[in-house]
Amino acid sequence: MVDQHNNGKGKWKQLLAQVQKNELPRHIAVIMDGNGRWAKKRGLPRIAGHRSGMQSLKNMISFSHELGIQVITLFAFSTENWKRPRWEVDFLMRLPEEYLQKELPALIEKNTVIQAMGDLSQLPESTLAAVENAITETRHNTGMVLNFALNYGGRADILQAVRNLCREAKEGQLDCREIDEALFSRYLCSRDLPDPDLLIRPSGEFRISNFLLWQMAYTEFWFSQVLWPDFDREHLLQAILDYQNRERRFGGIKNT
Ligand code: V0D
Repeated sequence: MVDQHNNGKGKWKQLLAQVQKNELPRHIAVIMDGNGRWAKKRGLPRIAGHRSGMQSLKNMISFSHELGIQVITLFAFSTENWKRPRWEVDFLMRLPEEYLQKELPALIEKNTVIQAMGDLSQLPESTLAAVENAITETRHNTGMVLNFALNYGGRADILQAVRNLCREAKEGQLDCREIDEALFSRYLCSRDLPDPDLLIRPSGEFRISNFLLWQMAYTEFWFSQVLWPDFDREHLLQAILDYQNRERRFGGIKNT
C-alpha cells in the first residue's frame, strides 16, 4: 500500500515537494539530444524520434511554465546540423512551422514570448516566416521567454560581436578601452537575456558542442543518459533539485 505513493505519478510529486520555489533557475538551456538514437532503439525512422522529441519539448515547456521558469533556451538546430542528410534537414526545417501551427495560440494564451537566435538568414523562407510571425505575435507578451537557437554556433556568435565592435571602433563610435564584459555581452545575440543558470544535456554526451560559450561561464551543467524523447517532468525536477543542492553547497563561494 505504502509503495503506491512512490510509483508512477507519485515520484514527480515527491520531487516537486523538495523544490525550493523561491530559488528556481531563472534561465534553463537545453540541448535536445538523443532523438535519432531513441528511434533506432525502437527500429523506427529517425524522423519518428524528432517527432517524439517535439512532444517531449511541449511537455517540458508546459511544466516549466507551471513551475514559473522565466527563460528557456532550446538548442534546436546547430550550424553543424547542415551536414546531416538532405532529407533529414528538410524534415527538421518543417518542424518550427508544424510546432507553431499547433502551439502558438496556446503559447500566446500563456503570455509567452518567442525569440530566436542564430543566423536565421540561411533558413528556408517558410521556416523563417513562421518563426518571425511567432516572434511578432508574442513581442508584447510579458511571461516566460522561449528562445530557440536555430543555425546557432557559440563561436560564430562571439565572432559577430567582435566584428561589430571593430567596425564601431573604426568608425569612431567606440573607444576600445570601454570594452568590458558587460559591454561585450550586449553585442552577443543573447543580449536581452540573463545568462543560463542551468544547462540540461541528455543522451549521455558530456560536451557543450559550441552552444552558448561566453554565456555559460558560470552555468551549472546537468548531464544524463536519458534520451530527449524520454525526458519528462521527473528529469526536469531532478535537474532543478541537483542545481539547488549545488547552489546551497557552493552558495558562499560562487563565481570563484
Ligand atoms: C527536432 C527535438 C520545435 C529536437 C524537438 C529546426 C529535434 C523537435 C522547433 C521550433 C525541432 C523551432 C523554432 C520555433 C518553434 C519551434 C524545432 C527544430 C527541431 C530545428 F520558433 N521543435 N523543433 N526546431 N525538433
